[in-house]
Amino acid sequence: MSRIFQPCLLILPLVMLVLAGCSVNAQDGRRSSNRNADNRNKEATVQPAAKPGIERTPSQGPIVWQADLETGDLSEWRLDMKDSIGTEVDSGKCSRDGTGVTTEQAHSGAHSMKLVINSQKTAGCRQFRKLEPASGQSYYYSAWFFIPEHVQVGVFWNIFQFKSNIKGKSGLFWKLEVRNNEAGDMMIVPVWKGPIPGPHEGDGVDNILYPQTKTIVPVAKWFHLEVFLKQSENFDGQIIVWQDGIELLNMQNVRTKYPGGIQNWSVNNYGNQLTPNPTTLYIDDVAISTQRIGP
Ligand SMILES: [Ca+2]
Repeated sequence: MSRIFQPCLLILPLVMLVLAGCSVNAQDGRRSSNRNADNRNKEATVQPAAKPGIERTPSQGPIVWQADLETGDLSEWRLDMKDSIGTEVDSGKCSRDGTGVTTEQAHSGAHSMKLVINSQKTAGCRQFRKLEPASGQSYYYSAWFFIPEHVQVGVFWNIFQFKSNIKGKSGLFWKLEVRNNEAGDMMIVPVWKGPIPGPHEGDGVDNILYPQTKTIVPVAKWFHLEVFLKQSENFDGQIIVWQDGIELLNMQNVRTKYPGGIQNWSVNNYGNQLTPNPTTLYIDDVAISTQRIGP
């Protein structure tokens, strides 16, 4: 009997050592890739991500994560994540039918994500992708949106946001709102919503809108939003916003997160007092990349 068990006793510690080594290396690799990310990214270009992309084609550029919803569910949002906590963050009267994915509209393939809110009171369907922004690296964040009918915004309508977490606290720093101009057209308005002073050094705590007149949001037609974010807990970050390839905002020397905090990102149907009510928003072909994708 002892001859049978002796090899097992020798092999078992080796297996445990190998397993432990793999785990530590994987974690350290991710952490080490995060250090000095801002220093490496002096302009709106970035180094390739430490982790290879899920799928890459030359026309799409170096995509590090994407969701085309063609799985028929929201599983792409959880790729490489240890758990799904914080991926769907819904509040108030947010409705997601079944899997959260529909064939009613699609930018690619047959599926898109469908988010519906009843905004008589503040309501939000928020879809977070946290893994890549948590690395601290600079990325381009993009998605296609489809608003099936004209919407009049009563209080606010947030469809794209960068938040920051620290010690159990979550704060909204930058967001893209839909608002109406004087003619009633829907427009994308970048907003600094920092819960701490900013966005520039010397600024106080304020809610600052950056309205633009370059382009409107189309009705019942897919449109593309892309944002470059160089993260900064101080005042050396950068944010660039494009709609359908048109630059709406380009600000340098800005803050994007809490000092010592983690950045995260979501696309949303999150608003208050929208007409018609309920309000439907479709989202498809969402991506995080190290180069600008464009529409
Ligand atoms: Ca699709």
